[in-house]
Amino acid sequence: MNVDIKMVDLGKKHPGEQEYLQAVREVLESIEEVYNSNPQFEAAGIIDRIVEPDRILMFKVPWEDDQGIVHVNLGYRVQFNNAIGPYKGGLRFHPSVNLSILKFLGFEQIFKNALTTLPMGGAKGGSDFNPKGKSNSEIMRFAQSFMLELWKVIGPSTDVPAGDIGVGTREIGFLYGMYRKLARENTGVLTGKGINWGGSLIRPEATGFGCVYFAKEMLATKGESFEGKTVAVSGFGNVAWGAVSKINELGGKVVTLSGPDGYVHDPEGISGEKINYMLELRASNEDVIKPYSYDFNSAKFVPGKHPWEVECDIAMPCATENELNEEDAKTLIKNGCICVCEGANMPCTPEAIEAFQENKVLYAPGKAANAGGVATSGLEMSQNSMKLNWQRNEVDKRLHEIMENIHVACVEHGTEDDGYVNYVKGANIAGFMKVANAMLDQGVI
Ligand code: NDP
Ligand code: 2IT
Repeated sequence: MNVDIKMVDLGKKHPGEQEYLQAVREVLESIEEVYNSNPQFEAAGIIDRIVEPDRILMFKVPWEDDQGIVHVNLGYRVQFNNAIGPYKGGLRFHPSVNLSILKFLGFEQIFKNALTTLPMGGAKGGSDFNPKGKSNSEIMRFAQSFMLELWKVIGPSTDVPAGDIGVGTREIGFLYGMYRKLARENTGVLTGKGINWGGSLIRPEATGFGCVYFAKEMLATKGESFEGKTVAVSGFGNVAWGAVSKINELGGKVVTLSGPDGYVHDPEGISGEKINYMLELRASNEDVIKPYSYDFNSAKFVPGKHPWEVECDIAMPCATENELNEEDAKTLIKNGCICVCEGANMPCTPEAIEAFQENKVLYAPGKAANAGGVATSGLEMSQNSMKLNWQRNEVDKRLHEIMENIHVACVEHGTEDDGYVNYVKGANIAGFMKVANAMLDQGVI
């Protein structure tokens, strides 16, 4: 395999799908050497088969707003690869959603899910529906209409969706209610469910917690910890919330949060009631972080910018893709940042990643660092199958172990001659080998 030639071919087949092509190139570049030294992969056409989704379902989602006006959004489910388990991955409701974004997310999900060591294939779905400013009833009607199509292709052993941007417990509730009615079964086909109807303890916190557990392992390789460290976090959603809570618990000080309108810098630290305030702000359905600076005098709001210009020891991008570019990376490095751990999916651009790696900054890609969310979804599936619930500390312990094991896998496959751990290479090789070997065993299908 020659990565450049493959990428030219793929670019011709899928013109304009920038995020998808970005995610594929990163994986192919990391695995090129291993792939070419195992000719059985090429003989079985593994690359050509793994870069294309098994299938894509695309549908219209008509719904009526509170004024009786009819709207039509686009709905999608990209079922990418189920070689090691049922399709698994979140649903994103955000106006920016398109096929390229869902294909990049679904592709990354294959390797992320493989890293968790649980039996889950890769998928992603969602809609360009914008939940911001919508009433509860509008969100319910939209979710029900969305499920009216989606339910045909999902099932507890087929495809198990969950949340992502714009989809939390409330949306999962509306989706699950409709699925249950249509399928006439209560088998826990979605994860991220409410605790009284099949959900798992720790799932809401899991992505953020897992990301901090991963960063803790990375820091430990340098004899460092979160204690006394200043941390810049972006986003103020589910992932950011879990991360901020755990960073505080481990003695770190979080000084930023961000939204699409800009970022807040709170040098006194985001802890205690300020963490609960994040949840209120999210629940208010507004699109802004600015109100934080009205309610807490210690904070300053900086409009239209990302938080990476703030001095920090550790950066955790937890908002969205390509939110940290080369210039941001150089600023972070100049300011002495020693660790960048991705809570979001693909938040750093390829140029930013190169800058971190050249400067030997500890850098972990989302597919390793944020795998705690889907891993705990996997634990929710296990509990649903067994028809019992684990205690909070049981789930947290398993999550912690899974994150430690992912770190071990990255170190094993990503350590370079000078001892620097290339976590991108480590995560991609470990995830790829597992799925590629399963595909080899199962023949050309
Ligand atoms: P939420 O909807 O809870 O929060 C998303 C956050 O990012 C919000 O603060 C949102 O603000 C902000 N945001 C969205 N778009 C932009 C933008 N263009 N610029 C700046 N901020 C933006 O989603 P999650 O916390 O669940 O997801 C965050 C990231 O983590 C995503 O990349 C997601 O794919 C990833 N992830 C999520 C997992 C999960 O289990 N939920 C698991 C693994 C990864 P606003 O909504 O106001 O736009
Ligand atoms: O990107 C992700 O890993 C998620 N949004 C979580 C997916 C899941 O199935 O829990």
